[in-house]
Amino acid sequence: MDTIAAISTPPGEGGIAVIRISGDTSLDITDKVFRGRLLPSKLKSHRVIHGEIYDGNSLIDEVLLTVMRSPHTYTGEDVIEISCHGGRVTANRILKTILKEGARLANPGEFTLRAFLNGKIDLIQAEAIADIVNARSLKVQQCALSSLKGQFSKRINKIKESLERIETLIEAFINFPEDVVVDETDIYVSIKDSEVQVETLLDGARYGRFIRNGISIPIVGRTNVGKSSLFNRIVGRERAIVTPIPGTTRDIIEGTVEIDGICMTFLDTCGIRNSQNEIEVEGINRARKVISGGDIIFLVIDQSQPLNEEDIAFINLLKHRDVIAVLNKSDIKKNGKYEIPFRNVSVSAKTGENIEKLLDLVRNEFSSLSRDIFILRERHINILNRVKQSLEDALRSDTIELTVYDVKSAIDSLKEMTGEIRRQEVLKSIFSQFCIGK
Ligand SMILES: Nc1nc2c(ncn2[C@@H]2O[C@H](COP(=O)(O)OP(=O)(O)OP(=O)(O)O)[C@@H](O)[C@H]2O)c(=O)[nH]1
Ligand SMILES: [Mg+2]
Repeated sequence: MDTIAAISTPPGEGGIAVIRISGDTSLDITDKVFRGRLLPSKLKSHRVIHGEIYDGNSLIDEVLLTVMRSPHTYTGEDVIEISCHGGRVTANRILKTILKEGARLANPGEFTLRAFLNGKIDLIQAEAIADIVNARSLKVQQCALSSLKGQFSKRINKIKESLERIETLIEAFINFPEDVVVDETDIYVSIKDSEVQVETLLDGARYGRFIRNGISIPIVGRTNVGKSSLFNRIVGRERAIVTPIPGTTRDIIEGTVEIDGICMTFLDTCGIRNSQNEIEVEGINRARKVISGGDIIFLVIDQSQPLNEEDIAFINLLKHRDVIAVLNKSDIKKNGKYEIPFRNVSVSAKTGENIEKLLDLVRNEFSSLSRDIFILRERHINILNRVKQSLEDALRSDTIELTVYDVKSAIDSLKEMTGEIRRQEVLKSIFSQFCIGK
């Protein structure tokens, strides 16, 4: 393959920048532009050398150059990394010189694409690399790292291998019915077992989605119950305006906090009520939208007052949602009985009483996130659903020939997942999402 090069560090000022080169002629190219005690091509693998990069006779920068020889490199090819001074000018000049000497500018994700094509990683691991780069919370980084280390691929391959055993067995039986004894119950049990494993992975997907995208928690309730006060208390900054005047909040304010490694975005909404005011009506419409996109909803109720019609309207609206009722203003006298069909906790946004307890309820919901939760992409979920369907069909087939046909299509889907079966359009869509230099 031709030699590619790119700046792997983000644009802007920084201590150092790294230019990465990969391909058959990486060493020849760097020999031409590097001056130091030794030529890069004379260096052993995984060694670093200090020297200078020149464009013809003009000095560009003083650098450290790392030589990594095929096959034990990221891409599987000869890879050179040049660490130069940070900032865009130096790195760009070095890159230009390298391109002039015969390298080609790498496409987004092309280094990782080569790692995949050269068998260094499978497709799931390549996706995990993108997830690590894009991780916005500790949990995402950890989950993606576990996929990169092959944990998710191992699970997929285990299911695939067990199905391949069934396939071989059935085919042997079809071809040599006199010589091969097949216990149909055994086959049924094995297929069923694979189906359960696929379902377990799909169940975990819900949590994986939370980990990856974070959790959205709209704070809703009628006007003046203390939504903005609660929001400020949790997000820890006086961001939302609090006043005793009902209808203070007109627009949605977002604040993100990382709790136990998961990004939680709280949204302060305006109280929904029948309003004639145009701005408020728009705010109310937005609040409804936010509610529909919420994962957990905080319904704030002012416990110093009896439930009124508006509170009840909220309770009815949220009946089928994952709601925590926040009985606010616990610092003043309770005034009424609350029969609320949701888990609830009594807090004071004013004094901070029980706010931790409220957050514990949210934490508990995610403490069941076991360590082997994987971040499933849409692609994975679609494929797993296809596998599940094929296995269900296999279990329902009337003839052994049909069973083996369905088992085979489940195997093919699993191979597509890891990239053992390659589809150009899939590769294109995965790698185009990478940044240049990765
Ligand atoms: N005593 C007491 N007062 C509170 C508490 N939380 C909020 N308040 C008061 O209740 C009033 C309304 O508070 P906000 O936080 O603006 O209420 P809101 O639900 O955001 O109101 P809108 O934006 O108008 O819908 C203010 O005067 C707050 O000081 C609390 O825990 N205890
Ligand atoms: Mg408010």
